[in-house]
Amino acid sequence: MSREKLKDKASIKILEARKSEGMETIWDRYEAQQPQCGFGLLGICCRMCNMGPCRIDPFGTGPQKGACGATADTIAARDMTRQTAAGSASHSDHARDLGHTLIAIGKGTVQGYSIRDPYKLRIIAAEYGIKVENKKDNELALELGERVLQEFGKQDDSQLTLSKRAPKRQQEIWKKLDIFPRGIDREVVETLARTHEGMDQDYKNLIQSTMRVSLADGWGGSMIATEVSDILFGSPKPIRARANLGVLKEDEVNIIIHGHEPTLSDVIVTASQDPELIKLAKEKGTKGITVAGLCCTANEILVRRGIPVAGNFLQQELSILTGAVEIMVVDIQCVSPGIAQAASHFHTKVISTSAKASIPGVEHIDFREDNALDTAKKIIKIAIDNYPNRDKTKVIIPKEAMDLVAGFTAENIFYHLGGKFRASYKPLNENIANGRIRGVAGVVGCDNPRMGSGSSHVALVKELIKNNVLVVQTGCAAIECAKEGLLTPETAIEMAGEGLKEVCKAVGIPPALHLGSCVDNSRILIACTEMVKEGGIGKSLDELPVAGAALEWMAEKAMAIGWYFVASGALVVFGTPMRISGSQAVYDYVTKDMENITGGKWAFEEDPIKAAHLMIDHIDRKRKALKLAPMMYTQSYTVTGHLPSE
Ligand code: SF4
Ligand code: MSK
Repeated sequence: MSREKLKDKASIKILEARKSEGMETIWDRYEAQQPQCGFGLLGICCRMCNMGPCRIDPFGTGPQKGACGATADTIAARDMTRQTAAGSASHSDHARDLGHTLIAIGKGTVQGYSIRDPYKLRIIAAEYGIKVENKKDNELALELGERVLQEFGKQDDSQLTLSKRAPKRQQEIWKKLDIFPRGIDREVVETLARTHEGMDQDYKNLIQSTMRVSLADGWGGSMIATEVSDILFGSPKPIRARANLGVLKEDEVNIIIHGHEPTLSDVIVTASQDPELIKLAKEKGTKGITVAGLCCTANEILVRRGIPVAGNFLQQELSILTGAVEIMVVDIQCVSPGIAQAASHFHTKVISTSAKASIPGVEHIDFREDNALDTAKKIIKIAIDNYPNRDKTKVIIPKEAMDLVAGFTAENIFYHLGGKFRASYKPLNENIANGRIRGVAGVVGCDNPRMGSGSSHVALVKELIKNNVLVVQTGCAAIECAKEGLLTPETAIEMAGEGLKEVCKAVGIPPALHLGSCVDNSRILIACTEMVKEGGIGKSLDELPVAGAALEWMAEKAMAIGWYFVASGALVVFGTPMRISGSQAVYDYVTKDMENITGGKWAFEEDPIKAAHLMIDHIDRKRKALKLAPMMYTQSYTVTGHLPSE
């Protein structure tokens, strides 16, 4: 459990040093919570009304119903549904804000933003039915922004990205099951209404809502966030960078940007390159300014601008505990309250910027698009002015920082797999069909002290690639694998099985491809859809030899992601179950019966090697059903040891 499984050397170094100085971290607080409430873990505690809280006795000797009569099945399913709605709302509200930025660009009321991918602007605008000929970028931005925002309020129609992009068979299944989502806001509101006391009590009906609201996110909100981010900040291209706490510099002003929205981080990166500010930083005796990202903010600016990654979710406090960070600027999601306490030990200033995410004890600077660049410069100036307060005797910057390649997308995988002259998914599908590549696995999600503190992702990906499974990644899982060298073609290719190695060497890609942030899981949906369109390895998403995992899931957003993949026909493995184990009926329904409903299902497995083989077995069953060729190389390549960080 927790601390002992942490493998990242940089994190261990900081933790050990600061523990001896009495500084607390998330691992200490997690340990202090043990043993955690068994009713909560099993999902059989209900707080939905003021007759409760009620709990169901899991041993069958105590109460089997809440005061209102709710059973374990209702309580577990209702809570899971509500959590999934919260996760879907988080991604989708992020998308809404990006839509507003697009409109503001159209109206010319922004500072520091422009359309960086006018080509994609036209492609997406045309998809939304907007006439693009002879229109300027700002005109199209305004029209598309308004059109995108309409998706949120649709009452009966489905979202455009879903109805235009999802494979026909999936759409038929969703219609038959009555889970075809309408507008994002409608689905979130209706799901919350259904989970109110005295509303939906049938667990199957509740799970129907869970799937509907998650589909509204995956094929709607998250997909909109990805597309609009590409338009605004540029579509990613493969790019080299570095990851881990060693990207911080002893002799520079260190600024960390943390959260999820590229709107803030992108303009801070731009402002940090201002010659006046660099000059000012040098006048303070530094060599310049380093900006590094954390969590999905890191992924957003990594895949587009090659900005170094300081770390993932569990490294937010640790980055401050280096004593070398002048400011940490945060926006929304996955920002732990613990950072304020970590900062209190050092000169580090934490600055919140979103009205939706206020943190007690930290300075707030309201960040708005109309004065974004000025605000970003002001924030950087605060960091520069704070540098003289750094106590150099307290600084510990671990040397670990690993090279990586990131910036793959559903569109540019075409190019890399097919080469310049036959840019298509054909080479991928052919290599799956002929048995060089077994299939494709998504390894995504958070890092969690309950699990391996990130290490599960690394073990899982190593096992998958050595068994010739091509891996696609997003979120903090991608960052963890980057820190261990799995996103570097030069090192990771040697860890892949023979067939996958041949393909990766020929194409020049790592066997694990970094596709971006959490909302960019929508890129995986699109890539799978392209595989279906290309043909030969399944006529619908549920037939493809693919699987997904978020072993160290933590956020409710991960539940939304997992559910939209299950509803789209995929196997999804979480390391620890959602809070449903107290209801055998709900557990069996999502892990067994679901396969006959959507073609997808859930599995829960903490051991990353066993999880890898659950995924491999699932992929093999799909291969068998499709009558694909036997695997070309049956012997797995054996990976020895842990890849050393530099
Ligand atoms: Fe208890 Fe029912 Fe109220 Fe839940 S909704 S707290 S089970 S009375
Ligand atoms: S940041 S949701 S801890 S992946 Fe997207 Fe990481 Fe999970 Fe947050």
